[in-house]
Order: sequence, then C-alpha cells, then structure tokens
Amino acid sequence: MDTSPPVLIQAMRCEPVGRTPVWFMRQAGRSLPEYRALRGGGSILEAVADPELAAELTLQPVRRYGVDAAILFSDIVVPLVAIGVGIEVQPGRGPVLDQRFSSDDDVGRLRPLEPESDLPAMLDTIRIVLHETDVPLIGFAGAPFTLASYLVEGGPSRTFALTKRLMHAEPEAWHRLLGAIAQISLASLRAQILAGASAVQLFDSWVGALSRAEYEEFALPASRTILEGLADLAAPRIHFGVGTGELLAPMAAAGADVLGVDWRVPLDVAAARAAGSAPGKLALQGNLDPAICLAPTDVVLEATDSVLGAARQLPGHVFNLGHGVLPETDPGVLKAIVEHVHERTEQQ
Ligand code: 1CP
Repeated sequence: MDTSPPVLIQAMRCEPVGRTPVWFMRQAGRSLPEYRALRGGGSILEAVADPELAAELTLQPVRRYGVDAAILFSDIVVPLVAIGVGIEVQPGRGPVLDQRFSSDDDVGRLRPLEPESDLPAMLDTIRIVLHETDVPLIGFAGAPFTLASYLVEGGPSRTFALTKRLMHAEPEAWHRLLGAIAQISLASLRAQILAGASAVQLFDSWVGALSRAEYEEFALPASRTILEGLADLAAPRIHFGVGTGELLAPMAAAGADVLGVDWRVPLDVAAARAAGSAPGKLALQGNLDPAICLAPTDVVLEATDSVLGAARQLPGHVFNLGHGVLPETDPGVLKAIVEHVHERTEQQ
C-alpha cells in the first residue's frame, strides 16, 4: 500500500513530487451545469446548512476536473452568521449586513465561536466528504482584514473607504475588531482540521487595497495570530490575497507554508519578493489569470505553460488560478488545464 502523503501535501511541504498538483479557487460553482442543477435558486447559506448537499457540491469538481484537492463548499461569512451576525449572501452581489459595524461598541456583537455547536453542518460536511473521496480536502476561512471589510462596509466595496476610516481614526477599535475576528477564524480552521481537512487556506481577498505600511500595522498581526495558532497541527497553511504584489514579503513572514499569488506577478518574481521573509521553505500557489480561461484552449494552455515555466525553480508549486473561476468559464477548459499540468510535470 502506498502510504506517501497526497501530492498536494508533498508540494505544500516542498517535498519532491511525482507531478505538480492542481486545484482551482471557486472550482465549485456556476460554471458547472451539475452545480446549477443541484443548487437551484436557494441561498448559499441554505446550501451550506445541508451537509449532504454541501458535500455533493464539494465533490462535483473533483469528479469533473480530476483536480488534486477538494475545497469545502462554504463561504467566509459562515462562522460570522453562526454566531448571530445578520448577514445575507445575495446572489450576484455577495455578503450584505442588516446593520453594519461602525464603532467600538459593535465589536461586542462578535462572541467567541464554539465550532462543535455553532458549525455542526460544516463539520458534518467534512466528515461526509472524507468518507466519499481520497482526494485531500482543503478547509478555509476569511482573513481578519477581508472579513472586517464586509462588517464595516456592510457589503462588497470597491474603495474600502469606511474600513480605512475606522482603521486610521479609531485604531484601538480596529485592532479589537480584528483580534475578535482572528479568534473566530482560528477556531473555525482548527475545527476543520480536527474534523479531517488536510490543508487550509486563509483568504485575504481584498487586502491588496492596503499599502505595505498599512498592511504591516493593521492586517498582518491578526493574520499571523491565525496562521501561528495552527502551527501545532500537521495541516499545511496557504495564505492568499489579490493585488498583493507590494505585500508578498510581509505576507510570506506571516507564518504560512504556502503563499498564494494572483496573476499580476509571475511566480519567479513573487519568489524573489518573498525570499528571506519566510522562516523556512515557502511553496507558492498560482497563478493563471482566470480571465485567460475564457480564451480558446490553445491560448489557455500556452499561458499555463508560462506559469509552469515561471514555477520551475520553486521548492514547491501548487498550480491554481490567480483568483476564483469566473462563472462563464467552460468546464472543458479547466479539465484541459488539469490534464496539461499533470502531463507536463510528470516525473519519469
Ligand atoms: O448563491 C451563490 O451561489 C452565490 C455565490 C457564492 C458561492 C458559490 C458566494 C457568495 N460564495 C460561494 C462559495 C464560496 N465562497 C466558496 C466555495 C468553495 C469553492 O472554492 O469552490 C469559497 C472558497 C468562498 C470564499 C469567499 N467568499 C471569498 C474568498 C474567495 C475569493 O473569491 O476571493 C470571498 C471574498 C467571499 C465573499 C463572497 N461570497 C459570495 C460572493 C459573491 C462573495 C464576493 C463578494 C465581493 O465581491 O465582495
């Protein structure tokens, strides 16, 4: 019996791999006809509250694409909803609060998360997925900055003006807010790993809105609390954000095993920017532009080769897109990428 860890975990630990592992952020979703058929018109929060359904939505892309990882079907706001924050996830828009956070008093609306009683459906989903597949499951949580941005803006934002106002005008309230969110995301990730997730990803999707100095003062400490709070568990940790070209060095120092890179910075350049910041070896994840996946397949596979070329000297590489799959993506293109990456990187 082969007892070596899955190729995803080997790559994340910078160990030798038989081939480069591949998965896609937002691989479950509207680009899959079987997803649309199963989801129907209900809210995503209803879907994640149904473990059988959430497990099936987690497994659909594994079957269709032959990816090297499943990612839990959930959302970054699920733990906040579980502790009673009034959030609706509106189709086509995203998370919207019934009452946004505007002052220090609002931090009191965040009580500690008790995963076994607050997130039973999420933990049951993980257990069902493990029973159904040998492919490793990635759990995830929102990073404090990105979650705080939804709480403070009251919904998706382009400027993050209210978030930055709070950060600069009331730094103590800001740090209390981020500290409370960090404990919630940490508790959720620990529970996901203990339930069987093989790796986790901390999504700081919108942190690219910050300057490096702002990142180091206002976002990094709470993200580090989460990543270092998982250090005693065996599951490798991925740290990802969008528009983070200027933040790669401090992000690499936050305590993750893998740094997720968006499509704007080639992976060899990203590695040079991160060099010397991480305490040990750092694997990179990424970074094909999701919009390129809308082009003809030969163009997509050429772009895939450029990503593989830029990753050639890395100690560890997990192939992914630079952000989530766009809904209009042809599933056949994603399947072709998986096969191509596997073929091109297969060790003789
Ligand atoms: O009803 C629906 O179908 C709404 C669409 C949808 C889906 C399918 C949302 C609303 N969330 C999800 C699932 C989801 N969310 C997953 C599923 C697992 C997979 O990858 O296949 C994951 C990993 C997330 C994480 C998530 N939610 C992030 C981080 C990842 C990223 O894309 O940067 C963020 C920022 C969110 C918030 C969110 N939830 C939904 C939307 C449309 C958004 C973004 C809104 C915005 O622009 O601010």
